Amino acid sequence: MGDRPRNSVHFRLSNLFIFINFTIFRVFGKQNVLMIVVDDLRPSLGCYGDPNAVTPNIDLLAKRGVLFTRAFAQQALCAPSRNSFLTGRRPDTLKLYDFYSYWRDTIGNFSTLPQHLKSHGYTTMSIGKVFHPEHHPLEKFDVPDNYKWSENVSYAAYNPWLDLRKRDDVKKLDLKFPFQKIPRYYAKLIIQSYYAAVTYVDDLIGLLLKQLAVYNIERFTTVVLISDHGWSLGEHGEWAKYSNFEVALRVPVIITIPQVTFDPWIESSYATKNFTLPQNSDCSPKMGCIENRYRKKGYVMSDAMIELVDIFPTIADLTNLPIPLCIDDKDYRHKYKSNSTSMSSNLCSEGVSFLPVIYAIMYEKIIPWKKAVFSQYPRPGVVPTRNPNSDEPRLSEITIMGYTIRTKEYRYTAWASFNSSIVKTDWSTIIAEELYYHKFDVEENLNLSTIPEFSRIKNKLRNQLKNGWRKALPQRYKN
Ligand SMILES: *[C@@H]1O[C@H](CO)[C@@H](O)[C@H](O)[C@H]1NC(C)=O
Ligand SMILES: *[C@@H]1O[C@H](CO)[C@@H](O)[C@H](O)[C@H]1NC(C)=O
Ligand SMILES: *[C@@H]1O[C@H](CO)[C@@H](O)[C@H](O)[C@H]1NC(C)=O
Ligand SMILES: *[C@@H]1O[C@H](CO)[C@@H](O)[C@H](O)[C@H]1NC(C)=O
Ligand SMILES: *[C@@H]1O[C@H](CO)[C@@H](O)[C@H](O)[C@H]1NC(C)=O
Ligand SMILES: [Ca+2]
Repeated sequence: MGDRPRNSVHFRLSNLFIFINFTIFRVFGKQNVLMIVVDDLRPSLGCYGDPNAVTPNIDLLAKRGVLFTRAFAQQALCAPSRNSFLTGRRPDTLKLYDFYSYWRDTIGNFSTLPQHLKSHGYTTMSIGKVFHPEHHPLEKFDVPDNYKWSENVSYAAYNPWLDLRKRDDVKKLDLKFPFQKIPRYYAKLIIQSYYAAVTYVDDLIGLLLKQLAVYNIERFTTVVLISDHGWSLGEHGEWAKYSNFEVALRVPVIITIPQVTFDPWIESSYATKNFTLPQNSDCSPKMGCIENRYRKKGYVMSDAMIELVDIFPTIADLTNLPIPLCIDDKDYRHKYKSNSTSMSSNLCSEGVSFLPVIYAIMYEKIIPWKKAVFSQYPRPGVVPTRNPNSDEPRLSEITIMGYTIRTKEYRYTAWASFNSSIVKTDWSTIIAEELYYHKFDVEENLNLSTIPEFSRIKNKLRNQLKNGWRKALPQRYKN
């Protein structure tokens, strides 16, 4: 597929360099874990209720597994996010917020997920610039309702999508920096291209999954599909990742486990399925439509709050090689009266296994889980700049760190002063705040941070954010 003539549109989205990074861990005996990491994929998927998506292969995978509707990246940038989930450490621990540093040299020689599982084969495939216009007529797309910057904004929240501006075609539009919207027609082309690339990746994933049937290993293979972060498609007038908004942080997480989430002896294999295109449903792509429902259209959905940092401990748990939670450095130093950090060599994680959520939901039970999840994004200054690149600042350029906490109902973000020479946040200097009430505002359009009625909840969330991820853990992980 994918070789149809492309005469109708000659816009190619090279920025959307989607690739699949798949790893088969053959752990012991007949147990395999196939991990599929799709670059830059937000949950624009049929199984997540997006009516514009054409993703029959991923949808079929989701039918055999559990789909997490509230899963978030630690930082909306490739390298920090990947390093975080592969080491099970958060960006503040790795002190890695950019593309340029390497944690093994500076912070600690941590074991990674593939190391831990002693992988036998690791293959990386890259694809991009691909179009499926036949499934995605331009008429079906429109720019999002909130294709604009909010009133009274702090510019710190925004990215000027510098990499998109580098393209020749976008350069020709001669947009004012940092804030001028891409013309609607072009914006629609970008959105169309994104969905087309997603469909292409879906095809590849279909081919990959069929191989499980060809090699007759479906019965022993757990499949984990994630993305490294989300993506803005015009929301808040933004493109790309580079922010603390929900659209940039929310990711798909789909896990299928033979004998647990599906019966491999009864359910037909990937090889024998014929796909039909999804019907338009009345479910809007906004997240609200799936909230609090764990079964919809044959999908088992969990709205437990999880983070990519949980992936390593979850796979470790699944393969009977569990890893413990990292010891709090403060406790460690107190206990051993030492300046050394506990983390530099320990095999441990700053996330937790969410396998209990999966087991529970297969018995139609919902267990209490994380109270909140945490992400962050750095900036060199309040106002977007080309130099330093405010989308991807180097560590030495960072002067502001935006921390964000997501609870079931709210997202609260604080942009605080940051000293890069000591890699430390100064919580006493908060430069800007944002508060969004997800119950009524899933698009994050209304910043409630100065509304008096919300000041109590805002203060509570600010404290929760400062107290950090340990305090938000499920009871069973607290000591
Ligand atoms: C990390 O540790 C491994 C062995 O555990 C070693 O081979 C490697 O050289 C170390 N890397 C660094 C940068 O210290
Ligand atoms: C923006 O600020 C102006 C005054 O600075 C105020 O009148 C207006 O209500 C504010 N709008 C929002 C959405 O907060
Ligand atoms: C949120 O609103 C407050 C108050 O109007 C303002 O100071 C802040 O800059 C706003 N933040 C964003 C990201 O718009
Ligand atoms: C799938 O489609 C092919 C070709 O149209 C057909 O021959 C086959 O019987 C179909 N298989 C199933 C399981 O419906
Ligand atoms: C950062 O911290 C160092 C060490 O405490 C201090 O000397 C320096 O002035 C700080 N820089 C800023 C910009 O506050
Ligand atoms: Ca990425």
